[in-house]
Amino acid sequence: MSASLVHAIHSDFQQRFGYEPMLVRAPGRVNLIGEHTDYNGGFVLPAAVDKEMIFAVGLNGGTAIRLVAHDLSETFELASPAEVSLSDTHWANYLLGVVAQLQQREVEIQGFDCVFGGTIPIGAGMSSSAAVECGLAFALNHLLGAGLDKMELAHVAQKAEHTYAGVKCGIMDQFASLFGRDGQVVRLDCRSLDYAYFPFDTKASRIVLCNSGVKHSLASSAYNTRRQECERGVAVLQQHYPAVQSLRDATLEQLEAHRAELGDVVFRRCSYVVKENLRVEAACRHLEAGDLAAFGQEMYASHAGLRDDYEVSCEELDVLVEAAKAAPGVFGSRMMGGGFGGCTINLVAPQHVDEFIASVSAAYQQKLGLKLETYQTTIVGGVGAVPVVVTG
Ligand code: GAF
Repeated sequence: MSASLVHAIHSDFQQRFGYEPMLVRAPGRVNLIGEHTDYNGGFVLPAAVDKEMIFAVGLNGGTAIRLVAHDLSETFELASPAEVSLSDTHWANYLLGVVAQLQQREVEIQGFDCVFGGTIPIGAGMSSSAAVECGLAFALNHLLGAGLDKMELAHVAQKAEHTYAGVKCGIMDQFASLFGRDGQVVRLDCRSLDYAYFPFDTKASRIVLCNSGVKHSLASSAYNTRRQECERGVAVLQQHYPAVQSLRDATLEQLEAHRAELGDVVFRRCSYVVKENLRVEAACRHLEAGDLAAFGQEMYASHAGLRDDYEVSCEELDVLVEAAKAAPGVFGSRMMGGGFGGCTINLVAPQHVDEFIASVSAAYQQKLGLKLETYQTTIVGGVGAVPVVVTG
């Protein structure tokens, strides 16, 4: 955790509002494998990482809601919780969406102040939005004594994203931010919400993210379209196999048998999802066996599926994955998150990390003329309160 960031957010709050806030840290996430499976009732393997949002939040004793985006030096104010609705201020909507969701759950919102800022790169596919939602949900739950458990908070945050950010996301990002555990990845069954932690051995490999720097403006609409295509696939299969409630239940044989009826696009989207679920299960077995080479092969296959069948990759991400394949000490590489830009996630042998970064950066510059930003991430615990920093 960045002590200087905590200090900056804390002082900003005190200077503006003159009283002592609660401090909360909400991490971003990586996902080792299992992309676009969460909203299909499937499996994911994320972890919370050391890129984070820090919040200072306090009840102000009145009715006003005062929000401050520390990094942008922007403020947003409402006279009372009754005025909460979708706003024209993009960043405020992530917070207002959380308030609206708490209200829907009959939590009585009192006036509060919130200053937040962080180190999660925006649009890099590391879920800065989920961190923003989860951080405020956690703080308000605590300050208002609402008594929601972590899974309920994940649903509050997910619904905020649906209703106020317009992205019909699954539960992975909010779950990872809230349930992350130091040094461990977590396999989540997005249907039953059962989960299991797996130790991530940093002596054997490191997680390096390569940020393509591409932020696709159509990402949220394309994301929602993918979700609809999967739902269409389920609707077709259900006519033949009533037990299929989501793509989690479907098999490749069933898809093949109704290929013409599904149509080429829906067939490819659904095949990708069914295969990706199988890959997550295989990847977890490889992780338990300590077989990183086999794990990495699942990652490459995941990327190929996202590129060719799910069609959510882009040239920059493909170049980064190919460059990773050619670099020394790499177990696996693939695009991460919703797609159309953002980062690739790479598993790299610790002794080769520097060489890997140099090699992929050079290839990115040479092939596309672009400068690469990379992050060596550490797996950390999920959302939680942080002690107030005492300064001299
Ligand atoms: C985004 C969404 F928010 C997640 O729910 C998930 O679907 C992911 O894209 C793709 O796996 O991060």
